[in-house]
Amino acid sequence: MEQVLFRHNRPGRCITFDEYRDEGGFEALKKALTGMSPAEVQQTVIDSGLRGRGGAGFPTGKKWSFVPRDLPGRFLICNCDEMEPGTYKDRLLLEANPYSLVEGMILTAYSLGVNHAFVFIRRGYEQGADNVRRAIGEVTAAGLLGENICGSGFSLKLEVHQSAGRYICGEETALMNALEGKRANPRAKPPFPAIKGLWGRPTVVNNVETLANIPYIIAHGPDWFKGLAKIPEAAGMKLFCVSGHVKDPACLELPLGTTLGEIIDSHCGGMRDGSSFKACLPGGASTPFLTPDHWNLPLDFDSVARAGSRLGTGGIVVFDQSTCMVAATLNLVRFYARESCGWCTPCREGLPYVVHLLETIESGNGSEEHIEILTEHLKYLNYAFCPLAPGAMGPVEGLLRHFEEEVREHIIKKRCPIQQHRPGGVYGN
Ligand code: L3W
Repeated sequence: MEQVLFRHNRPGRCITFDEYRDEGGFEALKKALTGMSPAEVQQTVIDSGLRGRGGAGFPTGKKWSFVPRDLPGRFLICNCDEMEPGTYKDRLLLEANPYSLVEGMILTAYSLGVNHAFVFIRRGYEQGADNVRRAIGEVTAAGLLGENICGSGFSLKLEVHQSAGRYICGEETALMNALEGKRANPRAKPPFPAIKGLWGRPTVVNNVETLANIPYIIAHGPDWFKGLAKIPEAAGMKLFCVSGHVKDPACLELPLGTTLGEIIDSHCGGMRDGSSFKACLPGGASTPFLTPDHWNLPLDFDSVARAGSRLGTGGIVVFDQSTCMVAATLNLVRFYARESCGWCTPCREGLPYVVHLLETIESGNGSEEHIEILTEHLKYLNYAFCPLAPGAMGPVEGLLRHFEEEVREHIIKKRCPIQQHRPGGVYGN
């Protein structure tokens, strides 16, 4: 199968600058800076149908088009604060090849007229940060980054910033506050960062995987990119990180529109021995569960949305029949309650209360009223200031939609009905 972002991968090590260049690296950069206008680069990305790979799936070229060209001092930020549970694609990408990201950022900055860009990297991604720093040095030494790149008159300064390390730093406005040295609270939107972002200037924030795709789109064209997907309404490949109860958990580069069943059976060796598929999170911990009814669902942004969930980051966490879905949901909401920045009341007070409700039900001490209050909180947590709390309620929404009977069984039997479930061991082992 054709690989795009993983095409340069070497077993157990990072590709070198020379290897990347010899395999066609930086050809797109030279092509654009010597023969395409910034507007042509943007139009190519719009035509490609590329959508953001960091969780929201917003059309990338459209986001770029919101940036006012008459305001100077624009910024570009790569969001590599990858902390969504079940998501580890950006880490693997940077550990294998930092050059596609660097080339993609130069192309994006050229298109946006940005002269200063940042890679915001999660604390703990030391290898990835080292790789990007080394790549920046090598690409600069080769005259492809810095002043007057390829004689085009375009200049770019690219810097790495390592996050202090909180989940909320991945929210784009909290990220910008962190980069400015402030407490990482989200800001109100609108104004969107494209209009008023870092230090009040127009700013584009894109995910690592999104930016790393840009060189290939410029090199091969929008029709090639669209044709990579399995279904006509999607475009491109996607990095799916599969974890949980499959035989061979892995991060795979597959066409958008590959079905859930195909990913598990053909690419992950199927379910582990003695296991049957019960549910999965399709795109990180903030996305509602999919169930066996979705086995043949093509995984692309629109199909997953039509099925009542979100493709999110493509971090697929698989659960088998030994999983108590109440306990699994509790585990996820505990994470978000801990990571709440505390700025707004619905999130700060609401998430610990949702944890309390789930703990009560899971321990066999719940009543019908607890289910009612839990359902009401799906509505209340939408009043939060940023997407963290509504995202945290994604699995709760899936729990109540698909597993209400299992929730109710906890109440009727006054204990967890899943025999294999061990207290404290959400994943059954
Ligand atoms: C200008 C408009 N710009 C939208 C821009 C906006 C942003 C992008 C998407 O959250 C989700 C979150 C996680 N003018 C615009 C506009 N934009 N309208 O488009 O915006 P939005 O608000 O839909 O999403 P977001 O705030 O970027 C991302 C979910 O993804 N997620 C993954 C999270 C992963 C991490 C991580 O690993 N660090 O955080 C998974 O599902 O819950 O809902 O750029 O400015 N009119």
